[in-house]
Amino acid sequence: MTMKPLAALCLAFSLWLAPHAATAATATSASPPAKNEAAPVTDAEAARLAARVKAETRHAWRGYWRYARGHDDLKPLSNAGRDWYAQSLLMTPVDALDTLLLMGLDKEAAQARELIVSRLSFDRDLDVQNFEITIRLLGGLLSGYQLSGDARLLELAEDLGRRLLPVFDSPTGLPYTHVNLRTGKTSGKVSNPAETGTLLLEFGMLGKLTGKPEFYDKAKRALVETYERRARDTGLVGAAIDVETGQWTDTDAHIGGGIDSYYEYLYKCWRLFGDADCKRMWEGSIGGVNRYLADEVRQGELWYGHADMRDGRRTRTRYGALDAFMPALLALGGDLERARRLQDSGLKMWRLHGIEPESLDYAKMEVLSPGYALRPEIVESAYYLHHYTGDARYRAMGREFFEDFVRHTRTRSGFAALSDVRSKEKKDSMESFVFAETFKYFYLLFSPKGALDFDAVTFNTEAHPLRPAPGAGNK
Ligand code: DMJ
Repeated sequence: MTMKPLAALCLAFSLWLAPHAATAATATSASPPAKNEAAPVTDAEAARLAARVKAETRHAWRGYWRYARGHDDLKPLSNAGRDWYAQSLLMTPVDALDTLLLMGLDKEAAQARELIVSRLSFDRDLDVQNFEITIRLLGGLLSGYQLSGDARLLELAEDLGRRLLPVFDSPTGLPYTHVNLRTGKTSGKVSNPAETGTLLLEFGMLGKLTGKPEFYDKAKRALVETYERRARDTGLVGAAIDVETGQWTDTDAHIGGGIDSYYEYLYKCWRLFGDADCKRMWEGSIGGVNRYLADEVRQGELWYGHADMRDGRRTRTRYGALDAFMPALLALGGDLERARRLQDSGLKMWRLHGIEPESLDYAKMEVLSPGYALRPEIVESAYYLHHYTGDARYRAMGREFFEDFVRHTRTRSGFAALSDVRSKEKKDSMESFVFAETFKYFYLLFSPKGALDFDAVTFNTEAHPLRPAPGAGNK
């Protein structure tokens, strides 16, 4: 393995944690307070909220450790472990590690790291979903490595990356959805842009850190091949694509699950790697998204709905918890006006039942999918907007999200998804992204800027912060 000298990595931690003048928020014209806007969060209250987030993260970790140690997830109602496949791949410890490190939960971080390095093996006869394994495990191992300097995490990441590589061996270069970790046998030829286009941050970073460009090049080709199949008239991509023929099998265009992070990575691979092709693809896409998917209802409420990718014809007025990442991406891309307006709509979605549903019809304000999977996206957007605008209302929003989150989902051992936001009935599920994302974004929203240097990192779609590999150079 070609590795950069450890010293050159600087163990990243001290660099990331240094307060950074360049990140000082730029105040822009604040939007008018909503009628029932809560009192602003003072710095002292923000510090107390950050401490509470840390305490709740510790609570969830202790539940996992006591009842589900060694399994992928905790079942927070029955207090038992759950695995995605026949054997555990330690989803929760890997997803949680960087959050525990960032929060200074040293004992818990040491527990997670020890479990990973002593127990995690990818030499398993398991057909795994490339996308989920990449964003959670590959992303988590890489950020864990960059934060801790523990070379064993990079070794695990390289072993995993190598076992995932066969997914790209399709006639088009678009990845199959599944691969057997031991045999390399691939399956799943109908995929979607999120699964074909949300790989470059992780594989690219692995390529930079190991000095093996094959990782970067294959994931980049998958992203480019997805982009090249956008509709010429609208620039939009659809909901399902056959990776062997390259033909769309579903032309429904939107920014929700199955497409969402494709757009995110077009921008972020430019941000992280300085890859000019990514910038070009982002610029060739965001205009169509704003033109055909953005929608206005009532008095100028901004939402993003569904349209047919071929002609941009509106098909559905549907928005949900996953779509709520979009204000963060708009803010990152410099469009604070749309970002603010869309986040205000997200707040309306949240307030409809005191916690957001998986999806709703925003024209009728009716719930379409009533569950709440403890998703982070709306918190992520509050964090980005607070970072870029310095507007205190985003911390007030975050406080409201956090209080509701704890009130409705906390259990004796952790936090439980809701099967219905109207009744608040709980479900025996606590996905690992609660650690990787939901708690991390709450914590960063309430923490002083020095907690993490936003400008020095790019979050993968699972909120694993990645920073440019020293000396790797840009494409
Ligand atoms: C996460 O696994 C990632 O954020 C992904 O991009 C979408 N969904 C979940 C969290 O909601």
